[in-house]
Amino acid sequence: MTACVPLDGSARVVRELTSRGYNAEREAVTLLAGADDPARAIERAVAAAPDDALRITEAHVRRGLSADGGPDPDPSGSTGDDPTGSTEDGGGTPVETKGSGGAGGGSDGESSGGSVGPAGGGDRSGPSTNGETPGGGSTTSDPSGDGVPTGGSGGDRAVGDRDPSARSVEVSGDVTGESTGTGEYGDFVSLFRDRFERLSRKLRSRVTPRRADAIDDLPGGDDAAMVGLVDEVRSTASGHRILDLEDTTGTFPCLVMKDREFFAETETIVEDEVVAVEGSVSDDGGILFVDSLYFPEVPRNHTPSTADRHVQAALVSDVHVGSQEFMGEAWERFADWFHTPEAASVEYLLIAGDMVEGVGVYPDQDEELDIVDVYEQYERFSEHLKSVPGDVEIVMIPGNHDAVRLAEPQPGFREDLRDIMTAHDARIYGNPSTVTLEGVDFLLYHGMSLDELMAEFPDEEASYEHPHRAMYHLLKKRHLAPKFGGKNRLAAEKEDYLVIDDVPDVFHTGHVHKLGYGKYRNVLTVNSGCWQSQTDFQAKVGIDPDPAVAPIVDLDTLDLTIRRFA
Ligand code: D5M
Ligand code: FE
Ligand code: ZN
Repeated sequence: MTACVPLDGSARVVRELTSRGYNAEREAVTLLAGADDPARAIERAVAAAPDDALRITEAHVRRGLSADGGPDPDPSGSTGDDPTGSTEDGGGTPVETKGSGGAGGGSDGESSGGSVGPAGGGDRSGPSTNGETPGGGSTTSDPSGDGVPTGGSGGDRAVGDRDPSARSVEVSGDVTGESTGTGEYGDFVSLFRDRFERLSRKLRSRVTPRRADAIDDLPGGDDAAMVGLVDEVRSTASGHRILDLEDTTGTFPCLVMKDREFFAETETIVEDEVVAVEGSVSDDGGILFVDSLYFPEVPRNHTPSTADRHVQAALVSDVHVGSQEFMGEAWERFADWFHTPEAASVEYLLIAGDMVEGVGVYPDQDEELDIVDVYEQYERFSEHLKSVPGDVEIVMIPGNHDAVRLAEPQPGFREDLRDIMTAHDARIYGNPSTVTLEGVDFLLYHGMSLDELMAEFPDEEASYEHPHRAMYHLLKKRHLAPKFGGKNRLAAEKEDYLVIDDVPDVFHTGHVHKLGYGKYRNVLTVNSGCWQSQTDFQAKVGIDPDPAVAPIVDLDTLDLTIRRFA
């Protein structure tokens, strides 16, 4: 799919402005590309912008054009190679290009065709059986096989119709500026108490639990229910499984017999998640035989919210600027695509972490660095952001390669890094954060906990080939990084920012560099690939990344289109 996106006049205008350090509003670009003499129009617009402007606006262009006919602006700013050459872009043809009509019609040719009805599942119990029905339409480029409606709504808007006034962006659950953790033992106690409180509340509507100490006092044979944090999961010699459940009064062992139909669900239980059980206490009172097992879960009848207008968001992650494997040209094709009619409705760009490659993140990483200074990496990243039209709303959170603390929740970038990235005035939040775009809740999480689920769970439940299935488990557990210790580093905050309090409409992660999507009980779940080709480490461990793809979500329908820029 090389060079599939036409580099039209708009793209050349953007290039020229970018090379001069400007970002530009889409309206401005449209006007400039459609000018009789785009090169001259650019000179005028730049001259009309204030000296400290970072962005060329429509007003600058209009002012510049209306000033035309006057003396030439200072030509010294010109690069001399006139990338806006009017012979190539049709000169004064007004740019009033309609959308391509979507799937198949698009020059990328890779979006799956046609809308295909609601995704399967939605009413079954667990991630393994949920949402896996292949879509009824074209699934030729559906790597997940999970039947997410692939919309391909190419948009019915004209270039220049991005409408900032119709937008709304709100954030919640962001630790940035709220971090109180000191790393002391007491903080971990409050962290886990908060996790238990909030998750057990979700389970208490389903069972009427007793406290561990009360169950301990029961005579044998009584029925009982308990809500607890999983202290340990162990297998018995005869192949049954024991969950030691802990609440604020103590710990009680709960046994799931291997012939139970829900036994398989115990294979994906991890330490420190919160579950509920119902059953009967053994005759000697020492153990609870489990008859039913409950997870905090997404309600079966969850109905996602949608936006009131046709508008789209591009979901990406793992840009890894500074790595020798960063695919800069593919990123620029992606950025250029925003200027095409196909992308006229794409008003939001969400980036779920790993903006840069960072320094010293993994052993021997320096051998694959293209830029060795982390600040320079952010400077280069900022340059690449500038290629995205200025009127696209960008939201980003950090990942494990970024220059913020590694322990989750990760706060948004510090001032010094924000200062480097001002060109596009992106919104910078913590990892995780819930970002509400026109009423649609996007849960953004980089995805560090996914590696562990993939390592520990059976392949059909979580694997690099199906990263979204691991995400289903996080939704089911209503926690983004349930297991404490191991590979997950959690910061000792007074509250647990990784609890999924409210069910999101869209759950977006990255980190594992694989594209995957599906619906879990109507929650659109997307892991968004990367912009870095395979690294030596990934080759060694057999991770075959999905670089240069951008899943595009329709906010009015939650349909998904996959665009490829490799
Ligand atoms: O990691 C991208 C993916 O590759 C993610 O699944 C972790 C894994 N990865 C990459 N490099 C390493 C090393 N050196 N050790 C362990 N796991 C690794 P990302 O962190 O986004 O680069
Ligand atoms: Fe990454
Ligand atoms: Zn990562």
